[in-house]
Amino acid sequence: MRRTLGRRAGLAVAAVLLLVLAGCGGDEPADDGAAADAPAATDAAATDDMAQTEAAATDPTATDDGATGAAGGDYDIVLIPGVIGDEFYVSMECGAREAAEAAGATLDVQGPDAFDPTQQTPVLEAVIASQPDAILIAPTDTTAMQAPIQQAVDAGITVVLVDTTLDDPSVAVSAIASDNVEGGRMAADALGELIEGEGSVMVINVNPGISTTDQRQQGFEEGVAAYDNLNYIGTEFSNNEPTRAAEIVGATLAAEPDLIGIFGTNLFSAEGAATGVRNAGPEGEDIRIVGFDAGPAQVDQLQQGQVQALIVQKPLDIGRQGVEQAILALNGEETEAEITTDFVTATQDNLEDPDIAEFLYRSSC
Ligand code: T6T
Repeated sequence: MRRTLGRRAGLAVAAVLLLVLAGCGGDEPADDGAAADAPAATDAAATDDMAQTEAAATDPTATDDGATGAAGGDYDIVLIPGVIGDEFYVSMECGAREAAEAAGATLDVQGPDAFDPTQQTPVLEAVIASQPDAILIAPTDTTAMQAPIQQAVDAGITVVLVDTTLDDPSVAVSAIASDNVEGGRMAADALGELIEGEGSVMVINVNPGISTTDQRQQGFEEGVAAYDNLNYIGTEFSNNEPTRAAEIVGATLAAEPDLIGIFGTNLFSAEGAATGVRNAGPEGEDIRIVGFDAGPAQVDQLQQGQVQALIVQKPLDIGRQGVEQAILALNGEETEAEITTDFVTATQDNLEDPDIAEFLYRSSC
């Protein structure tokens, strides 16, 4: 309340100052634009819509509905992550919040409790009903989320895809993601080096139909194919559950005692893989793990030597750029259809380097 009164008083003072300055304008003509604007600012200061008032008083490009040129006006933007509580998406939210705040837009976050299109769809429908200006969404399935996202577009809402994408991403004004095929190749190289290019390796993935993790698997498969003495024994799916990933490791080790390397394609699969290897005791002690992502528990595992390398994405950048693209579109400006972000590889040795540490994921903003 105090803040509102302060703003209102500040605007009234600013308006009076503008009038006084216009009055003592020296060489300036008496009908100068500043003088003409001042009464409008004063009038607007008397209305209840303080956000709009502030925009009109401080931004010469402000329009009647409060939209503010290159800035974010009072746009309402909603971020719908693939799942709530995943530190990759929390970090993305932090980047999105920074960009929204810088532009004067509001950002709300609503997401499903599991990485599952049947749970994400009703969340999206409720968000559409609330009629935000823009939605940033990480679709949990390339096909199943196509029609629900089309509904948002049909309702006049600007859509930006962040992280994951769709079979037809052209419904969105922009799609921002890591180069996931390249990330999978980087994982293959890191693992190949750790095991000196020899032995049996496997992938623990999330579920088929997720663009990001499908592409990481593809990149990994392409990468291991370059090693003559690597035996790729295939991919199993964790359903994004660390306990399932741990069980997969136990069962695979029982059937394939030569297993020497594992690639976990996302935060939960990689974290669970490390737990599975730890649970295997001496039988698992030669196994090397390369994971995707860098949640706090994964960083702990790296520090403790349970995981040897992490391919770290830049979710803050994805969130930040997602909001920027949404605002460009809302302001009628050109957007970039596709934006690709890169990675860093974290190991026990470089974890403390500022160039690596700055990209480790956050559990709150
Ligand atoms: O790896 C990220 C994200 O890129 C992927 O699409 C789903 O899993 C994560 O959110 C990590 O859990």
